[in-house]
Amino acid sequence: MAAVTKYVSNFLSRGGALAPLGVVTQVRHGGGGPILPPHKGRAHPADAPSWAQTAGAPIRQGLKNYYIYNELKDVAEALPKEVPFAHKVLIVGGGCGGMAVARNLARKFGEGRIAIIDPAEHHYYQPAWTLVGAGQYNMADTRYKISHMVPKKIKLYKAAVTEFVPDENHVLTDKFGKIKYDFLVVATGIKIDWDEVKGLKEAMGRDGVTTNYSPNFCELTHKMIRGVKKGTAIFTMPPANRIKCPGAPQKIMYLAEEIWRTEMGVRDNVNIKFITANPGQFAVKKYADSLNKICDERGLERTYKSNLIAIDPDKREATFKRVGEGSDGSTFTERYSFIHVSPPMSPPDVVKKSPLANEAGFVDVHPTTMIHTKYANVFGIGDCTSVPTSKTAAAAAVEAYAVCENVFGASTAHTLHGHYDGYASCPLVVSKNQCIMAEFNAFTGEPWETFPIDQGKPSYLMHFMKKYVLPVIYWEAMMRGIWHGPGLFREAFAWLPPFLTAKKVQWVMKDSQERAREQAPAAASA
Ligand code: FAD
Ligand code: UQ1
Repeated sequence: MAAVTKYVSNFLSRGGALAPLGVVTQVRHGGGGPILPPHKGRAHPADAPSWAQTAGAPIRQGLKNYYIYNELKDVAEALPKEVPFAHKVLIVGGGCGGMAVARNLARKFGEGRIAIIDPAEHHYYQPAWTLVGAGQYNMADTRYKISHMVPKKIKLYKAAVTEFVPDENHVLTDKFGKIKYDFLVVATGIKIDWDEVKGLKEAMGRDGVTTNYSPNFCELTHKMIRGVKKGTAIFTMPPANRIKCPGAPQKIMYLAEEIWRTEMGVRDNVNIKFITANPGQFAVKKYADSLNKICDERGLERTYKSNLIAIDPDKREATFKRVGEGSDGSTFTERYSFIHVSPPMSPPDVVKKSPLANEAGFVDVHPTTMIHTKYANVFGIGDCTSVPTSKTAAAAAVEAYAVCENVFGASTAHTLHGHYDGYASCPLVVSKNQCIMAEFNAFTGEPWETFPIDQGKPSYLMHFMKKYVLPVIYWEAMMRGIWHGPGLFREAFAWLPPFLTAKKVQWVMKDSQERAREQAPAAASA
């Protein structure tokens, strides 16, 4: 009897006898794979307005009701009995973006519908690693067990995804085999490509070579800074699109310089160099100007369009290649007594080799809806995606809003309300009690600030935010799925007493006028 039931159910689940009558019997999880490739025949993000058109639009108005997922309604209905692991929403990666999405969706969908896959023991609050490297924060306070962050209503698989099979709505894992889903959210972050810099892997952690980009070396950074007495200290940075938190490579330079100057009294003996593959100090002019001013005041040398390609720890030499527009591709070598390396990064290989990746290996998503450009039931969030933003937790917080709204909207009301607006932020700590709170629209390159002060200036209040307030926002709000960036505060502050609002408007106007003058010098002088 059981065999007959199984046969009938298999027959029906493959579209079988009722299909010609127009009766929807397909479920995606038939043993032989889906009849209908998951992305076929549906409205698709490609039909949506381009991200440039919607960038900066208020979140809730972005792509509201833009297109309708009729078929997702049908395919999302039933989960097959024969598949041991199947979930409404499967989230790959329990880091910053993945956890924020999981906790939010678990509240929306309820018990047992959401699952996270992550092989890691710990979740890290990476934004504090810069402070750890400067001795201002405890490493232990940046980590928390993933299993303790996941409430019972979310299923946690402690495993790594080894293959994405989006045409069949499943992933393969190293410990649990096949896991199926209705919706997939890819949140694997990016990993360090140690091998791209010759000799780096062997050099790490010895003879003055360190990085804040790995939890294994942040505490060592502080120890090594304290060990510097004289010589040259180098701080490197790869191309901005190969790194997360593009401010971090220089934040540690300002903090180290302060330690050498004010605490150790060795500043006069240390030559400090920031050597970056990028053409300037920061992508947003307003903050680049402030940072350049600080560098000039504090005697910090800058070399642009120069990418670290090799390290020789025995000779304490670093080799750089001239890159970018107008460069001749030549190399030069610098001796160091201390070097803070910000290594190049990219998505894990499992993402790069999957059908989800674009040419550069990032999960290819529509930059405002966060929906995959080919697979309509696949979403991406955070550092691993192709979204042209600054890879930060701040951006991921707003992206999480778009992902959660759109996953839930697609599976229930079949509408897409969620919209990532390009917001990104980078708290540029420039001393142990001062910070420039850079906030901007990464799509347009314009400042997009929250507070009623000139955020281009170093401020005590913003350092307090960075060190004491943002960690609480992260652990208590973002990791519970209820922080989607400071947009509401930005709007609330606009209602402050008119003189404050007017002051802010003045600062913003000044910035954009300066930019306009630079872009059209002839017109401005006419
Ligand atoms: P992650 O948080 O890195 O999480 C990725 C998760 O995916 C990990 O748990 C990993 O184990 C898991 N994973 C990987 N491969 C697999 C697999 N095959 N299967 C299953 N799971 C997998 N941002 C700010 O907003 N402000 C700051 O001041 C700031 N400062 C920073 C300073 C430093 C030194 C660093 C390193 C980062 C900083 N950031 C900052 C950036 C911020 O931490 C990242 O942008 C954010 O963590 C990205 O989140 P994510 O979810 O994309 O990736
Ligand atoms: C932010 O939202 C965020 O995620 C929680 C960060 O990571 C810790 C940040 O560093 C920043 C700056 C923001 C933006 C929030 C404010 C209040 C400016």
